[in-house]
Amino acid sequence: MSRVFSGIQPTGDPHIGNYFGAMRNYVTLGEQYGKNSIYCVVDLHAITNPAASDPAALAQQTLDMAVANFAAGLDPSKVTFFLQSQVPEHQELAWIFTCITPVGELERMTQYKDKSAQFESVPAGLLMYPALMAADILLYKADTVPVGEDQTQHIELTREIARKFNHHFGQTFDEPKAVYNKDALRIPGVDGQGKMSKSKGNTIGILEPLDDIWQKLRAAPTDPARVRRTDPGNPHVCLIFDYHKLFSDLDTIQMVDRECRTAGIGCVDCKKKLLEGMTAHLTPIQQRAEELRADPDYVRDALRQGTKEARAIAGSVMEEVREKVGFLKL
Ligand code: AQP
Repeated sequence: MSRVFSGIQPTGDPHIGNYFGAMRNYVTLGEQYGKNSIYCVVDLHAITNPAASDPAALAQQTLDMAVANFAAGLDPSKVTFFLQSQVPEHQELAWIFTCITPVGELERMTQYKDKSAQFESVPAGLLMYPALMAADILLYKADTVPVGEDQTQHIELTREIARKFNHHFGQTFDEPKAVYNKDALRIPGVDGQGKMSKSKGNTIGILEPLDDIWQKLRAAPTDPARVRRTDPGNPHVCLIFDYHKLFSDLDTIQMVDRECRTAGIGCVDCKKKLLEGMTAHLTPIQQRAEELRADPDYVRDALRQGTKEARAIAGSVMEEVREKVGFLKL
């Protein structure tokens, strides 16, 4: 049985990196796989950085993340969409995986190295994050995992964990594969300082008011060699051009490419053109989100139903796992 799984952290409003890197693939794969496409808001992952997680905000952000995904095109009656913490089997399988994963494997994860550097005393959950992620995926025996490129190493480790489990306890899990949107592998942050990421505060939110988006675009860096309006620019070192490739039509992309190189268009006008594309793209999503926010019962009911569907699969896979590991069944 072929299945898709992916998760998204409720650590803030979803941004255009999440949207193009992952959420759009959720929708496309959802149309192909139906209920066998399984998505969840990974609230257990969201608390692995306690310094950044805010208990008062987490529940609301979790609900908002569901709203954003539904507004972006996921139909919860056609796919399986739920909250990670509502399915305790994730934690149970994560523990078993923790027991077969060497600490050294976890310590060499780039995300762990980056994040742990911010702590004097590193929370153990930050180290165990990839074991929980492996459990998220393998609990549904998913073979297809739509993610951004930043998750490549974690998917590789998931494959390794599946091999280890099979070796110790007998063939149980197939090795899942990551699926990327090749046009949005790693969307840069609006500060020009690497990957757009909720935790870095360098995002353009898909539900953010367009006036706020404009303020961010206005301040965004462009080709540093283009000092004066009359200097020709290089679109391929400009994040505004990266964003055009996501939001603008082909004619506009070709126009800004050509006119930037010849200084026919200035950076401000180029940014205004980008805002037009963003407005056309994001307005329907924002309107749909408004409608969903006005109907919280619909969102909560959808999540309850998704939890039931997820638990049905998770329960039977865990039964098999418990037996293979040798836990006594009474
Ligand atoms: N910039 C990005 N470009 C392409 N894909 C991205 N993803 C995240 N950022 C980009 C993909 O989105 C999915 C959800 O990831 P997440 O919730 O872990 O995203 P985040 O915005 O990176 O969240 P945080 O809370 O700020 O986490 P950290 O600090 O870990 O980056 C994933 O499939 C991800 O690949």
